[in-house]
Amino acid sequence: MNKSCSNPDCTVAQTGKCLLNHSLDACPSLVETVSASTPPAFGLPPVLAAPDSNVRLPPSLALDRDLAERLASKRPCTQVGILGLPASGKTAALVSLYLLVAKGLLEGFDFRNSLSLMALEKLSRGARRWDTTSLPDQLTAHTEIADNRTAGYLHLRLHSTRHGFDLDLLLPDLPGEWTKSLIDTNRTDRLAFLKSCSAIWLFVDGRKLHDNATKQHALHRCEMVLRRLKAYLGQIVPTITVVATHKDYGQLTSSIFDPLLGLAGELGIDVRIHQIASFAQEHSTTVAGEGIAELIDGLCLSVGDQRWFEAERSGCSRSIGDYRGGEV
Ligand SMILES: Nc1nc2c(ncn2[C@@H]2O[C@H](COP(=O)(O)OP(=O)(O)OP(=O)(O)O)[C@@H](O)[C@H]2O)c(=O)[nH]1
Ligand SMILES: [Mg+2]
Repeated sequence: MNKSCSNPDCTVAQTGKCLLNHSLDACPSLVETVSASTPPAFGLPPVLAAPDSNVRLPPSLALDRDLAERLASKRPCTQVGILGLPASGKTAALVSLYLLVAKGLLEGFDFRNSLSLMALEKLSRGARRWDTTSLPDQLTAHTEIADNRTAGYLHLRLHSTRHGFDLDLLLPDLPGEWTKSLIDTNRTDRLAFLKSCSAIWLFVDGRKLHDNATKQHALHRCEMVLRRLKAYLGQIVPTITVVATHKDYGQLTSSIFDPLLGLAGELGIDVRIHQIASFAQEHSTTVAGEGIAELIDGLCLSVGDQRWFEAERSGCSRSIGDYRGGEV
């Protein structure tokens, strides 16, 4: 218990001396208050007891599976499966998206919230140091994750001004090795999360499609991913967007992608092509971030198709209906 005085002018709490020179035990105005770690101000008891432990802010690092599941159980979330070989531009696209959002330049979207701000900040540190006079060779580092079996999620809540609703994005920044081992050895054990994705982005370095020496190989690797996904996901393959990066090195003619679209037709899956420039090299007619807003807008089409996280466990394809009318 602490002692304080009901006389508002008394400073006994600060000085330990009674204003009217009473001994502390004999003062008629002295009251005992519930103990609190902070001393009562101006002789009055504190309104609230101090919290037991230090206040902690939410961690704001990449969300682990449990946190992502908890979020998805409260609000409809759009989880995107992000695949692509090493150095295809996956992380760069996430960085570009974050920087556009941070500057209020993502056309058609307003920032609402992020539960993984620290992780996004950390990813984009290299790009922030870019002095804009010339593009350095590397703006993002090769992705390595602590646990090589589970993905961490970046979270962004964006408001679509065109559609009038919020989009909760869960975006895993995966290392390219996961896609490489899917192609080479059909390793799928750590890709179970794809079963609860509303969309898949398959990244390919656009420069490889420009160059005749590498074009066929790059297309063949993409075709392999499509085949593997169809075999693994069966009837529940979501729309796959093939994202060709490095548009700042030149726009690709759409006929380059005909073999991929032909294969998609054979496999009975929905494949779209999209070109982006996450960054822009000097003298390019393309601006940094070109195509990113459209990539996100493409996700708005599938908002009625968010899948429950449980889908991957039960193996079923249960979908969340479109219930954007009310906040969850
Ligand atoms: N100019 C330009 N550079 C890009 C573009 N996309 C990616 N880059 C650069 O290409 C390099 C590889 O990009 P990342 O995003 O790190 O590749 P990643 O797919 O995440 O690679 P892993 O993490 O190894 O799987 C980085 O140096 C990027 O800065 C783009 O559209 N234009
Ligand atoms: Mg990466």
